[in-house]
Amino acid sequence: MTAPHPGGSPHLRTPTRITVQQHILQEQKRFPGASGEFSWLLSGITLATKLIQAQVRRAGLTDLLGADGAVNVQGEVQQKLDIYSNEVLAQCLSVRESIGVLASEENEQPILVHRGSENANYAVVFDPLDGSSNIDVNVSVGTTFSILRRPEGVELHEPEKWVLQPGNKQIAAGYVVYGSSTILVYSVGNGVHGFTLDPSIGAYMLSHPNIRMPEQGKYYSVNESYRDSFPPRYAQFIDRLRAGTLGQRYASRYIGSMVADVHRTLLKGGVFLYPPTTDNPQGKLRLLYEANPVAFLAEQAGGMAIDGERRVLDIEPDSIHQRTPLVVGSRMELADFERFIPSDAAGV
Ligand code: P6P
Repeated sequence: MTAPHPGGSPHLRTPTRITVQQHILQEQKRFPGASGEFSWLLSGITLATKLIQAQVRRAGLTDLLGADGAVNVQGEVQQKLDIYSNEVLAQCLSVRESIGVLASEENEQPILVHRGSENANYAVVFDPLDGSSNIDVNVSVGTTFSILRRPEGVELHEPEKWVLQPGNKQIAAGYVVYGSSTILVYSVGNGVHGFTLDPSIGAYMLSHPNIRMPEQGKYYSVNESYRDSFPPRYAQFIDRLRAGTLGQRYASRYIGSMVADVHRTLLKGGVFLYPPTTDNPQGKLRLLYEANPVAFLAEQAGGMAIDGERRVLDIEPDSIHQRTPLVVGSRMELADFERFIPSDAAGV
């Protein structure tokens, strides 16, 4: 309980009354020549996530719970809300003339929108509903997105080339957590900022300006049931955290919904890991629309993100749905992990 405010009432966070639209307009001044197309693009994401959250909040009351029975390109049973979320994002984004290509976890191939209008300068890559298998048990889920500029010299009819770029080419990235509240977190390369959806007015309001990841946290986050199949140095790292080698004991937190685990790590520090496993030798998480946006935000907030060996943002992608191991979090924990990367590390 915070100390009573001198005026007698508990000291409450003074509302900033800054909407995400106002914030985006301010931020886009960093992009000479953006001429509002960038803020118009991001408004497509904020609109889509408001529509998604409205369904996530009432999934138990409609028939949107449960599996659709179809299997997506990942070979995963599609949840009905997955399909709805994917359609809503595609609809809201494809009416933005500045967008030429969309790529989604739910679609095998990228989508060329506007039949490639000359004004199209951006590609948006997204996972419409990460963690969707948790929907039926009311665990937080999320949307992740990454925004890339059309590479120089790439033709309109080469959609894959628009999105197969390393994460260090992202011009913006973010996620929305549909949790106890709905929070949008994004960066355009000028720090990380969080906005909480105020359902009474339907607006995302600035609630977490300039998020900084603590130098060290107290949580590690990994699915320890796979421990025996991790490369040894991952298990050794976890043992060091548990043994207090970094000067403190750690608690374990694992929600099993990446966006929720990453959001906690961004705010509280510590480390989230999805290592290589026997079932997923390249890890389970997807590079383009999960690891890259997360890595962009982590670095913007003062943290780090590696694939077990190198900076995630430097990975040159070969395919849209390629996986990568991920170790993301505070500088102190990541520095300790990096101490044990073999100098000639062939694998990760
Ligand atoms: P596991 C959800 O299905 C997801 O893609 C991520 O959101 C989450 O971090 C991970 O898988 C959980 O995977 O193997 O621990 O159940």
